[in-house]
Amino acid sequence: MNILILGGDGYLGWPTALYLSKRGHRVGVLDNFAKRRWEMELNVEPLIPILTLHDRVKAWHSVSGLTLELFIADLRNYEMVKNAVRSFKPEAIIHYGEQPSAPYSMMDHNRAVFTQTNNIVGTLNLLWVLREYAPDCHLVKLGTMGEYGTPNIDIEEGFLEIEYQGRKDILPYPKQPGSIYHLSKVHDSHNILFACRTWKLRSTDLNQGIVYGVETDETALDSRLATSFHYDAVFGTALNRFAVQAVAGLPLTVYGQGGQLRGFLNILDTLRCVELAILNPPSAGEYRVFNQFTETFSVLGLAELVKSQGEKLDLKVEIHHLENPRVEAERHYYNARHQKLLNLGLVPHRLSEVLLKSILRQVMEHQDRIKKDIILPKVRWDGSSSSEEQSESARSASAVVLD
Ligand code: USQ
Repeated sequence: MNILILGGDGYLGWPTALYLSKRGHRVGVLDNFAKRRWEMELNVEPLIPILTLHDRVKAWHSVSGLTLELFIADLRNYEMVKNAVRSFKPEAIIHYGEQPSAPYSMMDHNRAVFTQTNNIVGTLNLLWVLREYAPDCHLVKLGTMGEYGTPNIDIEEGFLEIEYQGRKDILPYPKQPGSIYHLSKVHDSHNILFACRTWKLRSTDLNQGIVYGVETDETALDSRLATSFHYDAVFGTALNRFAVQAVAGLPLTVYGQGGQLRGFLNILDTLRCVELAILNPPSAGEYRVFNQFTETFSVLGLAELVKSQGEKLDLKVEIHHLENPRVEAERHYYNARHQKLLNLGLVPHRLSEVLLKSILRQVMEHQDRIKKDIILPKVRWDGSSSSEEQSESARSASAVVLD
């Protein structure tokens, strides 16, 4: 199948490209290297050094003999998206090409507007290009479990059957996202649903939980194929950050009480889920939602798991409860369905002791690169921050204005 991966330079996009290329698909990777620019803005970098995308494509060819087609394009530029789709002729597009960080989107006005413009306009351009030039192409869009928020009822997979004043309907599940970034995904979902209903496009919205893991079977084949693993307070996510903190001898940063419950999945399962979605496409006009996670943990529960496994590797691990920089429920009901991918054949990699130890060991191999000063959170959801943080933020915000 011809598969175009948007955001092919990223943490998930790159391993997905290798995985699908190895399975015989013709794969294109498209990126505008925005993530590398945001890293420079904030002076953060991935744990493992990564080559340029051009060099990684060459390295993949030398390791596997397989070719990835490279497109440098910004999704906000309609002509660029159009040209990429018309020349590559994708049968499926996997869309990871968005600003993925909640803290980045909450940092200041510029980044809030940038996040929504970048994500929503990029996806809208893509939908329009599909409508004009590739209406049969299956759009596999990375959404997020965070679109739902933490309602006090069970979370369904995208839709909810409602009975109201004697009448029934199946309607999109209500959304109560917790950041400007998560909101951008909600807006995308609405646009995609509209495009499927009105233009008979076909799409799978993968409402993904928090991904963890350092490597995949393919990225582990050669150090030049590593993927970009973040642990800083803006781009790093909970478990990945805890693993790095444990290895660096820093206290694990649990925000608030740590009773926040979230769905998690291994990076290996992300690849399999995307593959399952592609191999089982929706029909024309169908918009479907899969909740893409395999296990639910509380943030504190995860920190305790990392502590106990870290201690088995002779690491000294402490857990600190930081004042929560976010506005979010710290104790709440959470029961989200995640059956549809299991029905298609997903066999989850659960967070076993063995798996957690291997993640810690992989981080240990690169521990000399850990920058300890990028770990503590500085972005607060309520807008309060020290004057030093504010001026630093204002300085770097100009990079976004000029973009
Ligand atoms: N948290 C801590 N300590 C930390 C980091 C996070 O306690 O050091 C807490 C947060 O307060 C939050 C939870 O852990 O309650 C998750 O935070 P996160 O930074 O791991 O993940 P989040 O901001 O929700 O976003 C990440 C990805 C995003 C994806 C989302 C899936 O960055 O792209 O959409 O996970 S989900 O969370 O299911 O919406």
